[in-house]
Amino acid sequence: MRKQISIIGAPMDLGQSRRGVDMGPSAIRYAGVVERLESLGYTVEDCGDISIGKRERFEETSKVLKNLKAIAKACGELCKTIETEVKRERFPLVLGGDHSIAIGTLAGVSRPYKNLGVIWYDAHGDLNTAETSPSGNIHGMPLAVSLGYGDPQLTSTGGYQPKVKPENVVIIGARALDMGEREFIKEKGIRVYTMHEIDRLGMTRVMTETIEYLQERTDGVHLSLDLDGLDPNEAPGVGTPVNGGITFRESHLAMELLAESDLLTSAEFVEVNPILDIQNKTGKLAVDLMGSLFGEKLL
Ligand code: EXY
Ligand code: MN
Ligand code: MN
Ligand code: MN
Repeated sequence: MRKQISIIGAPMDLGQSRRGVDMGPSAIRYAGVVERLESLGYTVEDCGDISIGKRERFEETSKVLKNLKAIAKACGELCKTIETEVKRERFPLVLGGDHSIAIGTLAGVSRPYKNLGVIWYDAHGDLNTAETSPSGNIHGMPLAVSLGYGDPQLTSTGGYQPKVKPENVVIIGARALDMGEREFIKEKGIRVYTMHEIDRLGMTRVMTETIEYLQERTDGVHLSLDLDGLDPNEAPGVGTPVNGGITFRESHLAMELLAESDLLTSAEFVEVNPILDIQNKTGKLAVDLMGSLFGEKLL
């Protein structure tokens, strides 16, 4: 892993309807992300937040896709900011914000790679389009958009598409998939470890298989970690909690195995909502997981 990390905040809340997730980057900073990574020997630069603007200021441009124009604009800005950091040969670590920011993150990190791998750690598939979405919320769509499916205002972010190929994606932790998403997964042959596989195989095997699979076929790997992938008992500060999730111990182990593999080239932690949280438990959890991801050891 690169020893220089650039932290970029994306205080996005337009991809869903609950208030408060725009404070996610602050909550993660308050939980000590910079100090934690510095203590592990990294040089950390906090680039601050990209600008999102207020939801009231934007007119609806699409009936189906809520806040489409504003999200497309913010993701374009996030993409540019990340590209600058990638050119400086720094490891981009993006703090969300709702998961719609992944449209900008993937646009920003993917260009130099022929086969970028993506680990999508999430209770959800985020594979909806306007046609399949039950909500119109764009945070349920970023993986589909990055695969090239969705509104052109979103898929064209960064001026190229797709950002990732279906065979280079691994979804981990899924337990709330819409009908359209299930069909999409089957049709595209996307590799998914649902909670069933995690229970049955154990996290060690799930991660070992994921790492081997991506090592064989990709030239860089992005981790998109949605805190709602974890169980809401341990990560209560999320807008779309789903019971029966991944535990803290399993997630900690997953991060350690990723650290050992030295596979990652970028990462993002999203959906931390301090208003729904209990004393920043979820923000602190995100920083604990980052500690493991960046190589923290007990001995
Ligand atoms: N599948 C549902 C929808 O599209 O509305 C819920 C999506 C929640 C997405 C969260 C962020 O991962
Ligand atoms: Mn998500
Ligand atoms: Mn989710
Ligand atoms: Mn451990």
